[in-house]
Amino acid sequence: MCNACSCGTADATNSVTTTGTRTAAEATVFSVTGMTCGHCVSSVTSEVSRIDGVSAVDVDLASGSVTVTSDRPVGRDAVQAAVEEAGYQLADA
Ligand SMILES: [Cu+2]
Repeated sequence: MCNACSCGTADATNSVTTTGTRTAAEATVFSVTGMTCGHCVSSVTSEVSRIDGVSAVDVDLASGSVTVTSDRPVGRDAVQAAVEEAGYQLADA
């Protein structure tokens, strides 16, 4: 019997919680160049909205910032492809 050390003893602090916040939406802000009017905004909005998992897209024309709200992480590549599909460019982060 080994009573002098912790071998075989479950470490209670080592448990990992995997349940929980899956439904939390995350918002990521991207910067898009080339938008000049409301039509540009709606083009970008509709293309980016098509990305899987995206629940909301909010474009600020004045600053060129595009806030993408999604229920899972959305890759920059996917957003870039959508923005380019609409005819604009993602600014370098
Ligand atoms: Cu426009």
